[in-house]
Amino acid sequence: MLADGGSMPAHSNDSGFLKADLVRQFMQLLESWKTGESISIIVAQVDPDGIASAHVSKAIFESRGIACEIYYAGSFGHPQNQLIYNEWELMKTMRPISELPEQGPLGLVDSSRFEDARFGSEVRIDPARFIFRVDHHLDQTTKIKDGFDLIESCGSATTLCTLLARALEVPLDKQLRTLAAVGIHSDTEQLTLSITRNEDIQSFAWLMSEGDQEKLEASFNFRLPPQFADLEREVLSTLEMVDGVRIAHATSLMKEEDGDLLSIIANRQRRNEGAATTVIWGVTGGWVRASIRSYSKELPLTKFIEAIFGKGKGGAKHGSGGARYQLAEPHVPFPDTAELLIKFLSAQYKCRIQQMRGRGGSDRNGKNGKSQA
Ligand SMILES: [Mn+2]
Repeated sequence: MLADGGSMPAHSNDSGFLKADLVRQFMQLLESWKTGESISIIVAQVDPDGIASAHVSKAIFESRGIACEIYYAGSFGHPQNQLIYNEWELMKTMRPISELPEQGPLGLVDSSRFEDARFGSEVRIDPARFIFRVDHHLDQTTKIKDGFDLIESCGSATTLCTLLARALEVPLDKQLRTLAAVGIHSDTEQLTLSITRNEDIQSFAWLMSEGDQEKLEASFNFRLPPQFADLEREVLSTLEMVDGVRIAHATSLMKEEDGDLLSIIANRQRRNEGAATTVIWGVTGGWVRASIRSYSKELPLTKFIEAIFGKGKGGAKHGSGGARYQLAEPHVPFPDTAELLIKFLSAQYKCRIQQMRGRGGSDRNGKNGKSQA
């Protein structure tokens, strides 16, 4: 917390998330900034915490006269993200990652991975360009040598960005404070998840002391689009149990922006007794999308997701995860071949679950050949 009226803002907070050393290091980074050079901040996955942490970071850089643009991977298909996009006019501040400049320093928020399948195969990013990272996922990853790297386990990346903004006494206006509060509330499920730390609660309270309460409420009262009910019915018609895992998928090719609706279906399935883990997936254009939920305490969820969808293709935290990867170009389906591809993938993922659970007898080199597809 800030010392009242103190001239040295680099005061560490209670739990030491943001050590004075780290703040000093960040100030040095800002002071040594090349005049005229801008920073591009990447959001690997569009969600309220990613959006909010990027915007708080942008405010921090801009407060020091450094131009900052935000680039996002994925899309604004989830109705809550759409609402935030319209309410905060994000068309003015966020651009698709395909427009990322080929040079210049980069920042990454709400993700730790410099190489991330979610960026898409057309986007090649040299990891050495990253000089700023703030995340609350404890993925095994290489550290940034020259730059600012803040990774702490807590409820949201926005909390860490808010602590940084406060330490540097960066003013956050009412709109931005409310956006940040939405980010924290969303990632912590209204500050209820067990990963919620005192810093999340304190930051939320500080933000909303000058936030827009009505807008906060509206941000969580989003409506589901008309196509949702049909999609949910279609997906649930395929629901089956594979070695204790509930798995279901969209049987037809989905629109890119509807891919985010899978997470809502997964959320609605997560409480079911009888299978601790649920996998909901679909194909949107050239991408496979999946949402995974689990209340199992034993299952290493990121490993499980990678075992089904491939290494580096997805991840999870605290029982909630996703996968997103691009199909190789020759496999991108036509309307006429989508059904076959989806059937193949369905059989494939089931085999991979069985294999992971140690029950798949088949060998992909055909040695045993007793495929269970
Ligand atoms: Mn997050």
